Amino acid sequence: SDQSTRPSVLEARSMEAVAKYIKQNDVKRIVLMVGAGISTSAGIPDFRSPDTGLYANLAFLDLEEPEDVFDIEFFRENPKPFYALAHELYPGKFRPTIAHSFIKLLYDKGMLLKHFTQNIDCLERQAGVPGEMIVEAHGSFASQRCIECKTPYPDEEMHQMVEKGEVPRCGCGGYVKPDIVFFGEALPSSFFDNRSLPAAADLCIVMGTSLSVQPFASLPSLVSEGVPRVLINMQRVGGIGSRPDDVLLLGDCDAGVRKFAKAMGWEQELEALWGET
Ligand code: CNA
Repeated sequence: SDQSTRPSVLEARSMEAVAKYIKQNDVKRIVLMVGAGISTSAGIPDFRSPDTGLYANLAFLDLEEPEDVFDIEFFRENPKPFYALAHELYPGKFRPTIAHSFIKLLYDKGMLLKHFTQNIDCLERQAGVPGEMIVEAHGSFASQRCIECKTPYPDEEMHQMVEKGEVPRCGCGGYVKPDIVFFGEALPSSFFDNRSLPAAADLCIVMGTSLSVQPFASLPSLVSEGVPRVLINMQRVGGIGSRPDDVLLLGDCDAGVRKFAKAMGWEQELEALWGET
């Protein structure tokens, strides 16, 4: 299999070899690409995990297609299912996972070039990663506006409406939507502005994503050949493993980052950092 291809820059396809590579090459331009799987242990369901994922549990929203809840045309007709879900997922109810603290640790060590996230839960920020280090490729709940006239809507009122499970409306009558990217909408300019960074990375870490939503899913392919890519995920995704310097840590994200930290000698530091959040 391709797993037997001889690595070019690593001694072996192992976390220990990655740790050695990091130390010997003074790695400090790490690019991360993450998704909902880094937040599931915080209690936020992902989309696509069988049984536990949102798509398997959307019956209560009474939808024909689970994707409709994030579809802009559907929202314009009926925003209620989205707000029922927003009521469940609204930021402020969840604590960052140790995988989020791992990202903060990389930042503290001056090793983080950029963190690309598909998540809308703001848990990276909550773990202490500065906003300018994060590309929220699918937006977030941090701001909101009218879908018709685009007028911003106040945070405090938004908070109250979501708590009550009501749909906020603009003065013009249009529905208000958080600035999260729905199917059928463009990604924020920050995604395109930072798209050249994966090619400048000296290490890539992909965590907790099925890599099934484009254009985000193509980011790992932009990493240069000869730069190791580490996948920390329940299963193999996005063809990672096909390059000679790809390393797979299959299993849950929290165990994966602990394994990473252990190989670097950062175990206690990571646990302490997480303990403080
Ligand atoms: P997804 O398609 O649901 O995939 C999640 C991936 O993570 C799958 O491959 C799972 O096997 C894997 N996974 C789940 N739990 C773990 C775990 N504990 N350890 C390791 N791997 C795990 O989600 P994606 O993020 O790939 O899909 C992109 C969508 C999902 C984005 O548009 C997000 O906005 C959206 N989403 C975000 C959140 C959030 O912000 N927390 C929650 C649900 C969905």
